[in-house]
Amino acid sequence: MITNAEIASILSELARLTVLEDGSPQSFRVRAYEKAARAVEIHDEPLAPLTAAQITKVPGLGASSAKKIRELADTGRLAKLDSLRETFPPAFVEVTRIPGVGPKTALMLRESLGIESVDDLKRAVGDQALRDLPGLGAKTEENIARSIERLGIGGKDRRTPIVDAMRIAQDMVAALEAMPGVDRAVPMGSLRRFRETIGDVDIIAVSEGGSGAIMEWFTTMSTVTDVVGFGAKKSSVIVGAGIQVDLRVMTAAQFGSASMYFTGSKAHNIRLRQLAMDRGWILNEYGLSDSASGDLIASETEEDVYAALGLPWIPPELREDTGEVEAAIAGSLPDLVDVGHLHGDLHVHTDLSGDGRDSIEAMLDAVVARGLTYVAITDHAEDLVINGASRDEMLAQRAHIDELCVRYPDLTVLHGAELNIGPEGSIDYDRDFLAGFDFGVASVHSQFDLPADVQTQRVITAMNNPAVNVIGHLTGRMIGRRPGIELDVDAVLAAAVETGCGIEINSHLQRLDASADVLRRAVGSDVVFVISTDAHDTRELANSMWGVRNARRGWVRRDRVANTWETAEFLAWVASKRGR
Ligand code: DGT
Ligand code: CA
Ligand code: CA
Ligand code: ZN
Repeated sequence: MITNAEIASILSELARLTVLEDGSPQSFRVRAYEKAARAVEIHDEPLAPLTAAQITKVPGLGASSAKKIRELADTGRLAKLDSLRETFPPAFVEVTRIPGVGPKTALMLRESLGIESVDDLKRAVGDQALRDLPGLGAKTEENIARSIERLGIGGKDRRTPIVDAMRIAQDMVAALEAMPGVDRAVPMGSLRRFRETIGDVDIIAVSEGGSGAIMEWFTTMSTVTDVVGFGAKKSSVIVGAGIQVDLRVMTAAQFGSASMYFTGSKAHNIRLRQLAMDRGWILNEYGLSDSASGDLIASETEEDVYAALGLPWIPPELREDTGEVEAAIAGSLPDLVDVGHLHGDLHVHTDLSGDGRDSIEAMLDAVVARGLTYVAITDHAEDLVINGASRDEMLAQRAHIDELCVRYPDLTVLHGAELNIGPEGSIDYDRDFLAGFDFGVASVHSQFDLPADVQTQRVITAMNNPAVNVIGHLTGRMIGRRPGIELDVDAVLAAAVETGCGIEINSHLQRLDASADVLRRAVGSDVVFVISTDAHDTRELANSMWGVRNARRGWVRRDRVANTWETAEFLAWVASKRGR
């Protein structure tokens, strides 16, 4: 039976490909498919057993969605999607990910120059074939060339942004775990290590009852466009967006050594294998064993295998052979942060922001439900076109929060704003008005293409402003889609220490900004970080788990994260910056 997650993912793919068919991400059909996907995703009861008439009663689903869902449930396929997949294969869809190349431009390039992939486009740019096309010109051609370069997309080693890979893996894990005979399913490889781009998705399913039925189901899911390998131990498929998924089925007795092996990284595995060899042992996916006798030493849990090698368990986010093995041997692995350590969220939007979707009451209820004890409400400030709030709206919100506070006795609510950093580092409003806020996040939302020295100065100027407690999403990048501003990272980190300004670890999977690389550069310094969700609705408050994992990947120590501090200590930190 097709799961809701699978249906939602099919409808999302339908929306993405319809953008190309309609030449616009805003067409009526695109919006309808997106809305339907979301409605299916949040619906708790399985839709597959329902009749079309029953499906139309589900909030957000109409007759046309119901028909598609029935077709999917009955046949396992969607004819409309199959034909779109044929017209717009993944290599072509990837062209539209390049900033400056929207669906219309991509279709025009296909029509006029036969461009079917990023590689084709690269070649055309090299031949200066774009500059004479209507509406493009030499400047656009240069920008496209630069984007391809900086995003590192195209070619054989094409990688998928983690946000897309994570969604596919989560849907698949949920569906696998719903299968009879599957005890659990866990993502492995670069996804478990939380790399920001993913080559292919690796999943292990644990089962004692053999793999036949599992592999059969896996290779015939409706999201599958190609089966590239079928076997009892391992099968590989290509799903909609052109991503490969490898599934391995194991027994529980082998799970520890198998998950270590398939989590990698390869470099980390090689180091561990060497440690095993030094002791006269062999380490592989089946276990740690004695090379002479063949006796099994450990295999059931990762902890067992690491312990047998004389090591503490090493968190997957660190397994890149960039010092974690040495640190484990020396007993100096960093004390990393967990979601349970977080006491507050410091970047939260309400429907006062043009792009916010839930009321302040709904957001505060959800914050309390997550067990947090402080929160900063940070709607967009006035300089942000369309989405920003005026002074009067901000004052009204502040009065509203003062009224609401009695309803939330165990929650400290800070009235903040997400300020916009102008090209010279100035921010919204004026000094007096800014002093009325309890908290300020300042972010770059415009002018992404200024030279690195200008951007660096821009951010440092904002850090020096007493109204700014934290710099939001440091570079403004969207992984795989927009490169973000160029910065002298070491200068910015030094200024953060100097000014007492915090740096946000933005939890949106498409952002993860500051990046793990930047975070790692701050190890050993006194930079203070905050892990914030930048939630635009209540569901996005759960994204803090991604911010946490990015912090772990960046070796950020728990005590460096201000929102792991108790309320009093946290408030003192906020006040000292605003008093400067
Ligand atoms: P990716 O897919 O490029 O984002 O990166 P990974 O790390 O997921 O790489 P993948 O999918 O090729 O392999 C998954 C894991 O399997 C990898 O992290 C470590 C393990 N592995 C694969 N091939 C080898 C190998 O030749 N030697 C060792 N020691 N481990 C391997
Ligand atoms: Ca992989
Ligand atoms: Ca793989
Ligand atoms: Zn925001």
